[in-house]
Amino acid sequence: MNAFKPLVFSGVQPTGNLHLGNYLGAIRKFVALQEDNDCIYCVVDMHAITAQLVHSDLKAQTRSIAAAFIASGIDPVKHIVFNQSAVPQHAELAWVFNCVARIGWMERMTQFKDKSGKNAEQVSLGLLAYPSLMAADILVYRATHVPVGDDQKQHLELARDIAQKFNIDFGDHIRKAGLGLDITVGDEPVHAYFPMVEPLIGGPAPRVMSLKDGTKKMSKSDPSDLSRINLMDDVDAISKKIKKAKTDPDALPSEVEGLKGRAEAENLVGIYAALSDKTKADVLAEFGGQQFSAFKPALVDLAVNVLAPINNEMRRLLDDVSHIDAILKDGGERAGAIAQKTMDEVRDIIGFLR
Ligand code: AQP
Repeated sequence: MNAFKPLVFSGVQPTGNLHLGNYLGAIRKFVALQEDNDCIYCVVDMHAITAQLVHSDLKAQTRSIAAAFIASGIDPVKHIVFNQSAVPQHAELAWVFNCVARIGWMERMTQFKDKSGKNAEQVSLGLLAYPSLMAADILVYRATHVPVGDDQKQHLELARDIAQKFNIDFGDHIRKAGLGLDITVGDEPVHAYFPMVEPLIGGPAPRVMSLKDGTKKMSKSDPSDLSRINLMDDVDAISKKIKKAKTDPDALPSEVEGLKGRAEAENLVGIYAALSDKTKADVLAEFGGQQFSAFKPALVDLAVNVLAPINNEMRRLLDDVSHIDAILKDGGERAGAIAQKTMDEVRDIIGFLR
């Protein structure tokens, strides 16, 4: 049970070109959710310096993500769009969460293991603490629902663990301050200041895979540009990348079970399904028995139809950066007001003088 007022929060890092995985796994869900919910969408620029400290143009990347949000259909007037570093309360709450979370929790994160590789002693402390800042991003608004791609599931479980530990450790203080709500977590009644966030993961492409290797996630930081379709790719680039995408020699199966063990085929069918708002079964009912030489051109047409309007609108928006900056500034002020109220209450709960 979650008695907190529903509020959607999510973020995207300005670490490179946005790709189809970011769009299908996250941004498209952001757009759908704004119909029935209050939403806060953030360009998480402080996360961008965890893996790589110096960026040649972080400001341009930040504006580009904001432009992608708006070009995809997010309404920055009804909802809130801003960049994380404009609201310092994220960092303030992250410090508290660094003291709530345990180092072992962070070291177990698969994204940390993947990104640090054999070099765990040498990566930044920020990379290890990334999930703590992510928990603060969400919980500084006491948001209840977080649309993300499948790769972020483990970080959201950690955000729940942090919220749970804070609620239990400070239970008496939360009550004494006259704050919090009675909720049940599992079967346990808890007096909670922070909600148990619910991840919103799903659809036919919760994890879009690389076009060059169906076992690897499509990623901004993959050195091969052919591995991903970028939101800013033109028609020629989209067509070339899909035509060069790795496949196998067999025809498409007629049933979803036939995709088992065929990672690249499954990925392309999932992308087609997500882009056309169909299920994989629908797509195979249409293309089962056909070769990739017939399927790929249909996928090119579909991808171009969906992405070209976003691409055009992003270019138009990026021609006037002062407009994007004004949207981010306004969003930052509105987000900051909510975050400050939470931090005032957190200070009271912990016992910091203010
Ligand atoms: N391949 C993907 N399939 C589905 N969803 C994805 N997301 C990322 N890749 C895929 C979702 O996009 C949102 C924003 O991601 P992010 O940029 O904040 O961080 P990330 O998950 O680390 O994305 P990348 O592209 O892999 O970036 P780099 O290479 O910089 O690490 C999230 O909701 C994410 O789940």
